[in-house]
Amino acid sequence: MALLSPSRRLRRTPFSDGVEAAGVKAYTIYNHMLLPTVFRSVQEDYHHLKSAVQIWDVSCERQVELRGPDAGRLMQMLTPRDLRKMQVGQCFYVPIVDETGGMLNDPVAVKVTEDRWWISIADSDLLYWVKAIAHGWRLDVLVDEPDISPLGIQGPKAEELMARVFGDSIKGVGFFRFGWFEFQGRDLLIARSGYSKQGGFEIYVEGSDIGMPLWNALMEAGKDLDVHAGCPNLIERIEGGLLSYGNDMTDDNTPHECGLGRFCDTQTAIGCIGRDALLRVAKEGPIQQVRAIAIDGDAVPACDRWWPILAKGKKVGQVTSAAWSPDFNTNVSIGMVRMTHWDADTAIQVQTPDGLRDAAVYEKFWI
Ligand code: THG
Repeated sequence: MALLSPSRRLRRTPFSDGVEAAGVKAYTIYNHMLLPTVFRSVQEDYHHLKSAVQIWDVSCERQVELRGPDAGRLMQMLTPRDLRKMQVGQCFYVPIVDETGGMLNDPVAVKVTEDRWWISIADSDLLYWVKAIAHGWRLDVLVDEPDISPLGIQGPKAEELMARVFGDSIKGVGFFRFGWFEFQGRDLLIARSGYSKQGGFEIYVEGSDIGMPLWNALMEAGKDLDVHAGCPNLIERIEGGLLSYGNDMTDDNTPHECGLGRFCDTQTAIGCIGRDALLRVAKEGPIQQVRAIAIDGDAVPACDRWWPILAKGKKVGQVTSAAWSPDFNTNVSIGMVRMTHWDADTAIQVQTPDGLRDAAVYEKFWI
């Protein structure tokens, strides 16, 4: 593919100078913002992520901020996950659905205070949907995109690096919980979360001006830990079954089709806009669902369109993400598979750009 032309619509981030100095080799665009995809190579980045610690510029995980007395009510209108027991200090992975039960986004919701929430969004313009609901229902809440840029610290040595910069108390932060930690006189919200299965943290960097000082401090403190700039890794996230909105699901899919039924409490999520539609589909059950699929043969090419899944020549689904996995010595992939073929060990075929491949549905993801 040819190069992307830089322009102000393709927003830079507070860490872009550091990303460039670290030798970024490729970007994608996510929420109209630069998101690095390769530093050394996807495979080298993968091995390093699993053995050391990486600093990820995930500024593109923009925040939709809800502020005001109706913030909690508005948040519950957006998702079928029951938020009544959610405490300040917690993060929840929440499907966001429209009035038909279709997925609009799959963000992390952060309950900052009782009347202040951050919705850390995947790649869709959720801000407009949220603003329209707040306005249409005359809710007492402000909705906007603040100057907050998440920085991911991911990998087995992430905790050691974070303790060096923020102190040992960072070790007390539980999974999908957050605390406040000081850096250069500013309080930063830091959660134990992130888009990998290797463990780590996300620093919600408020104020672009401290972006590079923080980036540099982490790089300096982690020299002997082999710290390196990194980014969400295609191979590792498929092994881990982490879904990518726009790739693995769209607004044509319900959360149940996406395998996100465990994050839905549709019966008790009173106020959720898609609730009636989801109660209907949940009763019937989905007729297609996300699955882990292993594709035989050599490394597959980049998956930049859906690849048909065939059984006896008939289409029974599509592969939505795929990559060669060095650790599992097979092509790992994510696909949407019809009910008739979604059981573990079902033999299927995948129409890849370089030919038909044998493949098999797996019982679960690899990591
Ligand atoms: N972190 C933050 N914002 C984000 C992402 C993130 N916004 C965009 C994108 N990633 C949203 N999508 C996801 C997908 C998966 C997870 C988080 C965000 C995730 N899932 C875990 C899992 O499925 O194993 C844990 C879910 C849970 O147990 O609650 O972490 O990464 N800030």
